[in-house]
Amino acid sequence: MCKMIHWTTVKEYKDITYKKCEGVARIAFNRPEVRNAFRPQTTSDLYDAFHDAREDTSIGVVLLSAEGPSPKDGVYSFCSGGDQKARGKQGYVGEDGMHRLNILEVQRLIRFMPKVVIAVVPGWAVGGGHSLHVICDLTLASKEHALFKQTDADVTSFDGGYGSAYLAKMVGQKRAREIFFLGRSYTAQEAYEMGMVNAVIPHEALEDTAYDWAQEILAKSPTSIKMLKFAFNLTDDGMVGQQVFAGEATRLAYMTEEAKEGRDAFLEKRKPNFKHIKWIP
Ligand code: S0N
Repeated sequence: MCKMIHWTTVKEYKDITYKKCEGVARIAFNRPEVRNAFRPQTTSDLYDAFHDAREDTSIGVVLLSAEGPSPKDGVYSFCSGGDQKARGKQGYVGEDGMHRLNILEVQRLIRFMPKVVIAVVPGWAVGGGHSLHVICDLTLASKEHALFKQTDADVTSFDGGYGSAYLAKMVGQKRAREIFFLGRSYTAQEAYEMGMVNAVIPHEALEDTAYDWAQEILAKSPTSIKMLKFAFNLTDDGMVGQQVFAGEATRLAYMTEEAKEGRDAFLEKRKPNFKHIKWIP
């Protein structure tokens, strides 16, 4: 168990914190006074940080966590979804006056990044915040404080994509429909029993445990982890899933002798000679 984690702040943001340590990136919501609701500023901060983690070849695992508790009442939260105060007629309104639903772009970045993303849930995971934990590869939840709830049908701001359909793959159709149609709160233990949480962790040990899980993953072969993530995604992601998986297969093919021959033949303006390449069964 690693107990001394020396996080280095990567960049200062308005609505999130972003740190790195030994192959692990930690991106955390930082609006605990509104249960870490996201506004366009938050989603743009998240997108920027996730993009950086995606591009950084020293990073293999990203923890999506949250700062807290709330300075107002001491309540912990992961994320309470779209900020209802920033909600306009066509989406969430940022400082530029534009209506956006750019949390979906963050969802896609998490889904398609060739690294493992772990949701670290210290408290409320609600609405679009619930959807974010669903889309992460793994979820670890605070035994004492994590609560899972879908309010989408209360506020007419619903995730008909991964947040619901992919959730149903995880917990089953009946359970997923119950979660969305009744909008009840579920503890970490109940969420674990349903199959949408990987482990229930004592609150004080949550962050350290997430870091330890990350280090365990980092000891594995990066190509295997990447290909497995895309293989797990493939059947649910249709042609895009095939495109992402196939792109990585092409990259592996580039590393073969025949790829070198194909490229060189073109550049040397001659016919490629693959005669010496074996048709491996
Ligand atoms: C989280 C809840 C259950 C916590 O209840 P609790 O502990 O009683 O706290 P409150 O007193 O209610 O809240 C404390 C303070 O925090 C503010 N606040 C909480 N949540 C939000 C929020 N989402 N937006 C703005 N403010 C929030 C409270 O107002 C309060 O502030 P003060 O002290 O000043 O009064 C409870 O708070 C709750 O139910 N919150 C609302 C949850 C919700 O309905 N979220 C939106 C659900 N929908 C989405 O998120 C969809 C978003 C989306 O972008 C999307 C759209 C299309 C497709 C996909 C998606 C996607 O999901 O990504």
